[in-house]
Amino acid sequence: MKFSVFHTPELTPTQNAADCAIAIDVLRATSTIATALSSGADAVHVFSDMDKLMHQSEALPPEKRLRAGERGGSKVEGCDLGNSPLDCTPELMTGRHLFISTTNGTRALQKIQASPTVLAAALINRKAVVDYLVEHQPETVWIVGAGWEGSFALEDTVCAGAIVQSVAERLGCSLEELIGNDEMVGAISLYQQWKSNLLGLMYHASHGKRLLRLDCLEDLKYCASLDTLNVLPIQREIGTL
Ligand code: 3SL
Repeated sequence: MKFSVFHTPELTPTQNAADCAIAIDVLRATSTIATALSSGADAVHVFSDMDKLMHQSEALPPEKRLRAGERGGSKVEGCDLGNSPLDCTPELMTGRHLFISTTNGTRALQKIQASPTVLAAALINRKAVVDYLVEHQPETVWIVGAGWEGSFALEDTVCAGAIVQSVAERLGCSLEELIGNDEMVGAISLYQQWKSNLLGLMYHASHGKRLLRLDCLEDLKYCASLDTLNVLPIQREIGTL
């Protein structure tokens, strides 16, 4: 396996998709998607366009669907939910389809949707993603950070490092064997530096600060915890996990 990290969807190559592509938006889209599926959602449908989301979700009756929309960290008017994973309770999610559109995370997923295998990873479901990688050992793996409007995000990068560090430990191989680009080296170093204080890293991250201004400390704490959910969001058809 060779892992390459791309910090934003914009920096991700459009040609030669990897055997496996992983989208990461720790704050908060992939944390929310993992939580929704772990709480019993039947499926998560991902959209970058809010109008399309509204239109396509009409196909299901209101008791079978939930609409989640986030722009600039806040809930989009007319949606049932914003993008807080803490809202994805079993009471709300069980047996329903979640239709979601967020500023950056859903764009990252859409950027890689042509790969044969598409996963959504966050710190909370890191182990489930690593289990999949260790079992299937795809030759090339791209890890795509959602970033924020085209810029690097610390929390997505640290999660990429956490995944690859764990793969190396599980396979008993050197990190060198797994590294596909310089960004991957940076991601591993970042994880090694912050692994015992992931919440502390969130306080340094610009999007962590933005969410704190929006009063989302509990979300930050939840998203900073490692290996708490055993769920693997995997694309079943384009745009649906
Ligand atoms: O950018 C995104 O996709 C979101 O995850 C941002 S937020 O955490 O909901 O503000």
